[in-house]
Amino acid sequence: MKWNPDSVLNVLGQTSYVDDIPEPRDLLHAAIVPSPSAHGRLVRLETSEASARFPKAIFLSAADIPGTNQIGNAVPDEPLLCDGEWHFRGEPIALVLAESRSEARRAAALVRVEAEELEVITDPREAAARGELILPPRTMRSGDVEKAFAECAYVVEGRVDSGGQEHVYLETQGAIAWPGEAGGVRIVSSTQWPSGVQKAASRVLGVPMNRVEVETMRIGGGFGGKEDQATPWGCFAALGARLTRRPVKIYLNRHEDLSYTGKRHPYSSDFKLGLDKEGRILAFEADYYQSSGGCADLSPAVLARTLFHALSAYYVPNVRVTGYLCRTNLVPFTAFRGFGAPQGIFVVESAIAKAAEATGIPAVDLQCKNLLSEGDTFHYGMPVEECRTDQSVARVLEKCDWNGLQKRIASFNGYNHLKKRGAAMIPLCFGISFTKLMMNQTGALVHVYNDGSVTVNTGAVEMGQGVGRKIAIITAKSLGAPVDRVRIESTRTTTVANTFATAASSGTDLNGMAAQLACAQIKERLLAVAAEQLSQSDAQQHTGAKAADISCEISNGEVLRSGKPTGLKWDDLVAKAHESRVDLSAHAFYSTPGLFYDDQNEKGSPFAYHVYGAAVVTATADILRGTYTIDEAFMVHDAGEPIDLLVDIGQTEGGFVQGLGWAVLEDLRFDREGKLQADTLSTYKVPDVHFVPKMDIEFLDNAPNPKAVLNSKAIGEPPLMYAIAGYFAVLNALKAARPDTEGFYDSPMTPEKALTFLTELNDAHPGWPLGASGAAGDSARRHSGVGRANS
Ligand code: MTE
Ligand code: LUZ
Ligand code: MOS
Repeated sequence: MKWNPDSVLNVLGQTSYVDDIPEPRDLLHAAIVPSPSAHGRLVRLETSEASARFPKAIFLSAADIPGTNQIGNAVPDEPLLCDGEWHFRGEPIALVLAESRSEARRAAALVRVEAEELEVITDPREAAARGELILPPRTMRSGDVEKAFAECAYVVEGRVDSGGQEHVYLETQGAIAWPGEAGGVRIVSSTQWPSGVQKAASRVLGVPMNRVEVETMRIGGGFGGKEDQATPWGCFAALGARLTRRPVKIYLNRHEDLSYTGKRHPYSSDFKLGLDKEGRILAFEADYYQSSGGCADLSPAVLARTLFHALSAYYVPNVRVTGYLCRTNLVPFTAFRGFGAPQGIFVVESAIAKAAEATGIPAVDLQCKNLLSEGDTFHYGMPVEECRTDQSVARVLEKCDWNGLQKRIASFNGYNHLKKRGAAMIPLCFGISFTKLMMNQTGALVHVYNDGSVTVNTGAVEMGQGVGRKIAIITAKSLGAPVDRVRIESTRTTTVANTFATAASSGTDLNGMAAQLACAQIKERLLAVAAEQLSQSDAQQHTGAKAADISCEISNGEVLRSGKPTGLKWDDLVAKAHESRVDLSAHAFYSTPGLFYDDQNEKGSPFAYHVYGAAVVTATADILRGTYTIDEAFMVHDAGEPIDLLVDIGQTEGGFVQGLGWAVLEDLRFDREGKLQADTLSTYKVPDVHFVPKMDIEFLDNAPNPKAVLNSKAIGEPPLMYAIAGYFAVLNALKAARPDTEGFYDSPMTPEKALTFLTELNDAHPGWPLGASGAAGDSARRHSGVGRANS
């Protein structure tokens, strides 16, 4: 069997997650008392009933926090426990510790929160209108939009809405903390960012960071949901452990996780797009109303990525895009695969779809006419380099036989009245690097043990994305050791310090590079030992080369000289080095070179490079029911030179399917009181295997990327964007039933919305669906509004 560190153990059930850690004898379990409404002011906590029923339970509130009651990152607006006003339903008000999980939950449920209710805003546009912004609006511009619009042959305007998305990581949020000496703690946390948990816990406990150790072996999925939002749970466990001097565990059940934790940001946006007679886009303007939720969390960074990706893979000379961080009384929306880019890309793709309606030029022609190419400049001032979008688009259109496909669809739609098919293409250009400069750094610590086995410590957290396997391969290649001698160590703040989250698809780029740099140091020392060994055996054979003159190489577990095996094996070389008192450990640090950004002028080079590609998706809609299937997906993707091909294919498939969930299926709705409507997995629908279309994935050949380790490219997030074509494929199928009707841009494309689109026409045309064409419906009616009541 092919060696693979985590997947085999995962399949055998031998990997361990937070809830698999054997529970210490004196463990206490924690549960939170959630805020009972979306916006209120705490008047009093009444624990007498809970205490009477559970006399051994311990109740902790903000006043019990020994350090600072603040875990906000970008903006200090996130107390660990509410100390006055709360801003969303499910915000932690108090912490309850008890002997069992069920006792902790039942005791928490008996705590009465006396409150003054405050007004609830769930609609980002309403928040913006009232000036409820977390930070001032942010605008990026290039060229002169006013002037350009005046010169356009066509100008289209419209509104685009996109819903949120729940992460549905298999492992819910959780942590265990053990009390340490001198007020310190050790925390095992299901987090993408151990150093973030460490820093927040040290602040909350009022101890220096060197008293807090955080360890993460692996996590059962994160998808961005544990970039920032694993932190409070780690802090709760730490706080409980510190105050009781007993180990404390907190582990959310699915319903709690769905109800209390952040998700993908819902957006509501307005666009204006101008084109010349030939369909070249001259100007684009947009305003993005991001529903940021009850506190800032990562919202400013997410909004930044929306603005950077506002033009997706298109070149537009005149641009003005503005984003608003709208404070809504909903869970704090957070990182989610794509990180604001999908929301922005959906807007520009909607604008192009609308322009296609207005100009009569097919959308795919408009798309092809306006693709980015080498030598263009992004609206944020960065030059477009190694552009592979045009090449990917050409290849995907060829691959799916676009013209033939259009004919087959037209013919199918011609003789089918109850089913219609549609297809859509989407290009991709996604920037790689954290948009916050400081976050692009990490470290690695590599130990070669004297038996030849190797461990690698980095800041990377394995969440199923295969970063561990990639780093193991990089390490093996760099050292020349056999890959099965390499083990990836758990991510720990005591071995690699001051790291950032494994996120922004850059886990391997950053940590793999740091590991490679550490290995290079050890390799150099080993090569010196090898040369010494070889010169000694030369001396025995009286051929006499000096060690300094011998150039050798270590590859795949053996020392080579002039490319030929020498018989000196990895394990023996390492043993010799140890005998000769050579340091077999090394630390290295990596920070992405060449990044800069001028916040004032919104210009710079915020990304190390871009990932390119293109996809075509086809769908069939049932015109009577509004239901549909996604049939096929063709993806041509720029994966650089994959470090592990299977991992990259898996990431491409997984990202695409997760994106489809967002674009057409998952309906994250809040009612007017800010309560999540589908708050269980029996009511919140995610894609299953039957939903997944046939996927045909092709990686570009000969596409090395000198900007990342071993010429690879980041893969985790970009393919998610392809799923946006799924929305348009369904829309095009629906429009085949009503060709004269304006499209609507309100994801997810649920069967309810599809049916509304179709039945509005039905009212106007009693003979439908067998009758002839219809008139335009009132598309405004279909806009339920983001985060607003849909009832
Ligand atoms: N794949 C799996 N199986 N599980 C995950 O949680 N997270 C995604 C992506 N792929 C995720 C995943 C997200 S949001 C990111 S940013 C990247 O993986 C993070 O890992 P990387 O930087 O190593 O690609
Ligand atoms: N997280 C983050 C991210 O903090 N900054 C980013 O730019 C980013 N991009 C994608 C995903 N997560
Ligand atoms: Mo991914 S949203 O960067 O964790």
